[in-house]
Amino acid sequence: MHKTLSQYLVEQQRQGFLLSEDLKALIEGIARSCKSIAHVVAKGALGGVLGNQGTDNVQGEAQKKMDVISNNILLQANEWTGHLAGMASEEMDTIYKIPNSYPKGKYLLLFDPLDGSSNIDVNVSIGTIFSILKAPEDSLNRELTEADFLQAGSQQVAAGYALYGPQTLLMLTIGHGVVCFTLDKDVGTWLLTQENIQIPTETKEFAINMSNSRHWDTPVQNYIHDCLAGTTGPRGKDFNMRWVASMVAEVHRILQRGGIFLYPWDKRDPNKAGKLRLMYEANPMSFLIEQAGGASVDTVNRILDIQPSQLHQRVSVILGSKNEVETVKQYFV
Ligand code: AHM
Ligand code: MG
Repeated sequence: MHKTLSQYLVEQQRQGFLLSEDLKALIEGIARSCKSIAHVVAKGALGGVLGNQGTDNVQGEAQKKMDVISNNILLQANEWTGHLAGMASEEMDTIYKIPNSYPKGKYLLLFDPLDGSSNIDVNVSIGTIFSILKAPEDSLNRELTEADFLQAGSQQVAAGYALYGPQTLLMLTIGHGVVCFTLDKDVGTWLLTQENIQIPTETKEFAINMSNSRHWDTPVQNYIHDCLAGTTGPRGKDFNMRWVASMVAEVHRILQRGGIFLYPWDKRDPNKAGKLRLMYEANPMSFLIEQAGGASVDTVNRILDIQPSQLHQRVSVILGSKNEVETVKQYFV
C-alpha cells in the first residue's frame, strides 16, 4: 500500500522534523491546487483553455490562458486558509497580500503557476513550481512588502513541483530529502511512489538550448564543445543531449537518472542575468536538487546563497549531477 501525502507529512512530524501544523496544511493545500490545475491541463481543447490570453506578464511575455487559470487556482485555493501572509507569482507584477477578510498566517508562497509555457499548446510536459518561505516575524503586524519576500533560497522551508506529463507527479522537499507522489486520478489522492531520491554524481547527458550557442559566454561554449568532442575529446566520453523546454521535465529527468541542465546568461543580455527567475524557478529547483545530492550554481556561486534584490530577478542556472556541475565551474575560473 502506498502512503498518502497526508500520511507522509504526519509521519515526518512524528519523527520530529520541523513541520508545523500550518506548514503541513499549506503543503496539502498546494497539492490540492495542483490537482485542480492537472484537471484543467488534461481537458485542453475540450475545456477551451488552450491559446493566448491576450495579455503580457510583468516580464513582457505573452500569457497563455492556462497561465492565468493556474495562477487564479493557486490564489483562490490558498488565500483563505490562514497559513499565508502573502503570495508572489511569475504571472503577477507584485506581491499578493492576503485580503483583510481572511486571517494572516506566517508563511509566504511563491510560484510559477505553469512552467514551460511554450509547451502548453503542444501537449508536452509542463508543471507548477513552488517555494515556501517564512514571513519575517515583524511583518505579521504590519503591511507586507515585496522586501519581505527577498530571502535567499537557503531560507526555504519547503519546495517542490507538480509535473503534468504522462503521469501527474508531485516532487517535494521539506529539507529532509526528496520524495515523489503520483496522483491516483481514480480517487484523487497523491500517493508516495519514491523516497530518498538521489541523483547519480556522474553523467553523460546535458540539457541546453543549443540554438543560443553563438551568444554564449566563452566558458559555456568551451564546456559544450568538449562534451560534443566525444570519446577522443578532453572529456573522454560520448554525451547525449535532451531539451524539453520545460524546466520541470528537465529537472525531473535529472532527479531520476542524473544529468546537467544549463540556462546560462548570454551576450545579448548586458545584465548577465539569464532567463530563469531566481525566486520561484531557480531557488525551489536548487533546493530539490541539493536535497537529492546534486549541485546548483549560477556560474560559480551556489544559487541558494544568492541574496535576491528583486522579486522577478533572473539568474543563470547550472544544475544537476554534482561532479558534472563541478566540472562546468572549472571552465569559469
Ligand atoms: P516560462 O516560465 O515562461 O515557461 O519559461 C521558462 C522555461 C523553462 O521551463 C525552460 O527551461 C525554458 O524556459 C525554455 O526556454 P527556451 O524557450 O529558450 O527553450
Ligand atoms: Mg517558468
